[in-house]
Amino acid sequence: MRILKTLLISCMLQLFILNMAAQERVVYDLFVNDTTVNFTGKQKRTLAINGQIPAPTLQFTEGDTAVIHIHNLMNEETSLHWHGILLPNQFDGVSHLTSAPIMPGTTVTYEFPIVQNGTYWYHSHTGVQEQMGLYGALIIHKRENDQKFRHEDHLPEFTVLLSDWTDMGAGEVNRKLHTANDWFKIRKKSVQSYGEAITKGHFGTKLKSEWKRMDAMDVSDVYYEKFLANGQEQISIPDLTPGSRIRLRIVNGGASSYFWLRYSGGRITVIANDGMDVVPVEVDRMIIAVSETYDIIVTVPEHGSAELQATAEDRSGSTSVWIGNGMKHPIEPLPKLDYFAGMKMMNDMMKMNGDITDMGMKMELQKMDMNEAMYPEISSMSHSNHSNPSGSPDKMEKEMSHDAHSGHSMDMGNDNNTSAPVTLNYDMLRSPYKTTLPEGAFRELRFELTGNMDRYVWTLDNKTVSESDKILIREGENLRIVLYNNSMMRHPMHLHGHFFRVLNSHGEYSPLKFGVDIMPGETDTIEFHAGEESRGDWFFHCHILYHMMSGMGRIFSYEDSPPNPQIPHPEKAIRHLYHEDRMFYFTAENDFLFNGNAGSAEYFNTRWSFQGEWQLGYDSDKGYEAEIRAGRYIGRMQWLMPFVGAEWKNHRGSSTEKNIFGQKLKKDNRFAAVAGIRYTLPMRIVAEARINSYGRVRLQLEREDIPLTNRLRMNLMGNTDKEYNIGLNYIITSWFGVSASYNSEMKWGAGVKLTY
Ligand SMILES: [Cu+2]
Repeated sequence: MRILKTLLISCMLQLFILNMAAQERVVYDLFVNDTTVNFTGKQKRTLAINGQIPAPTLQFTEGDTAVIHIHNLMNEETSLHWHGILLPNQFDGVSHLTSAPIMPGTTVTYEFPIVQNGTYWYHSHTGVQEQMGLYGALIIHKRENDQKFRHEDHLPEFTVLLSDWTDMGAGEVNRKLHTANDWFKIRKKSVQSYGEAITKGHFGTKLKSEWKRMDAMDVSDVYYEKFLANGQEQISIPDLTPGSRIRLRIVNGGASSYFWLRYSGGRITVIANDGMDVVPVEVDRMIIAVSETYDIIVTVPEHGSAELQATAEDRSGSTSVWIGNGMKHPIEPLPKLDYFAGMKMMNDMMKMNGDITDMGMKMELQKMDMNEAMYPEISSMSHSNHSNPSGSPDKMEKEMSHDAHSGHSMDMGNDNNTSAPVTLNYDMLRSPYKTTLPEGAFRELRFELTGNMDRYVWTLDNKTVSESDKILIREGENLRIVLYNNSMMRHPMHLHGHFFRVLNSHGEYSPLKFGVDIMPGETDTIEFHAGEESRGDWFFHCHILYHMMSGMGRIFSYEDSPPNPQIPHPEKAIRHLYHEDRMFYFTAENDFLFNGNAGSAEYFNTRWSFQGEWQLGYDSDKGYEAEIRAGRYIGRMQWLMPFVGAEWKNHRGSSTEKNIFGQKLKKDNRFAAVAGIRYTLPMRIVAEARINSYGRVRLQLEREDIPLTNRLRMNLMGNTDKEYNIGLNYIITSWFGVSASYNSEMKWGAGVKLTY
């Protein structure tokens, strides 16, 4: 038995397992520890399982019993979640919800029967550990005597786990996303400044976008230094027979990256999605959402090696799998996104109140990729009947009917090279067998996917996990969930412990999935059966790690579930989960100028904000002032913030100043309490009205961070106390820049700016 164990742990003998070890107890030992890696030329501390990123691929055969010993060698708690695996609730591995956290220095054993087959993965469900390297593939083979065994299941196969790597610590990435700092956009060259807009003839587009209070068009939030396939930038699959077919099990283990998959050696045949077989369908390219898995078949080239390229959706990088031996036949790289075309389209979709409109079309199932307007390789085909969607409704309708057409002709085997590439969408996925739910009462729930880019708050129905109650479900009922994405980002929504049907045109043969990616403006419907075997609490959340951390999810809770031995004090435990979206973040900036010091700091969470601001002239007649305020952001878009606070002013010899209402202002060493409201107006101008304890009213308009160029920002401020400020700053690194300003109190200044 010990020998068998050793053999099993090495992943080399998968064929042996396939033939001999069905219905075995398959044992793995996983050691979670911190380590150092070097993906970019810099040594970085991170986390790994058995010393490797990704973690070892776990291989099982349906019918086996999985026995997994997890040894936590770190000095922080951890967890492992088996993504897409049907198992008893207590082994689902969501710390403090379904499973006890795995404490430092301890070993836990998860033992559960393997009741399914397909391509899955596993990852930490604690904080941002997933981004740091705690993820691996989990493959379950069919039994040879399975009625659903297909000839594709005999093909040689290879697992490809895609992921994203950032040299910046994942915790810092999370903080930075919340600080309205556009450092990631600078790195990705996606700032979409006024300067760039003017040179590209899009000044009006930029103005309209800012009028609608949008920052910049983007398809992803985080800047990644590297994208990885099985932990490397480039891998090759050796020893393949030229001309033969190979099955690739593709897992997107990226924390927040979607990948385009394209192959230089011919078309891609999709045979399974999210672990479930689908009727084979041929495509030229496909996007794989965060957390999804696809099984595809490609042909090994007769000569040389062909490139399967996984390109990040924002096209900031890619990783490649080389198939075959010898001379490389690379695929043409995808051109940079045309962000202003996307901005123009989003201008039309965005209403003044921040709602996304579908412009009267039924947008669903990724059938019309709204981002297509940004793809130069598609718009360059506008000479054919495939027009470039410019964002106007009639053009988009044309676009949609074209897509429907190409989806249809694809089934016929369209090899017309001049037409747009056939792109996979969820309507092309058909289950080989009926997926209708068992008899039972249907209950419909609706969720709006909501969010706020500027403050990086992501929610369902404008409520975070901690702000909402658990959703009770009854054993035996069927749930139908309608999801409408009313935000500017796409969201891959993942349900633990269940497969759901994604309703599409295949009706009874709609595909089964464990995650559904929903694009801005789309509405998709999923349904699942609440079975007895699934009793317990299950997390339903956006699988973009930083969206989940900000609270984009819900907990489905079976009524009358038996107590979970892993969670002896559920009420107490759940507070740990709630803590994630209640977390406070700190940010600050400070100008060290030759005439004084000016800066601000904010300590904030989803709804609350504590702010401080100071302006201290070195020369005493230039004055000192400082204030603190506490406020609460109101509404889905968080444009409104009432606040209270206190201010201190000390401007010597300024006792004769008056505001524009003619009221005398006392500024000589005076303390005052203040109360007011701030509201973000079109053009992203923050209007503020306040009253102080001397009864003085002040109205102010302020616009910060106007992007003049990629790195040059302008700030403007003026108020009814006849104070004003105009400032420029040039961003050099994420924390360092230079600035210059003219201020009614401090006059001319220049110096350096530090940002945290
Ligand atoms: Cu999301």
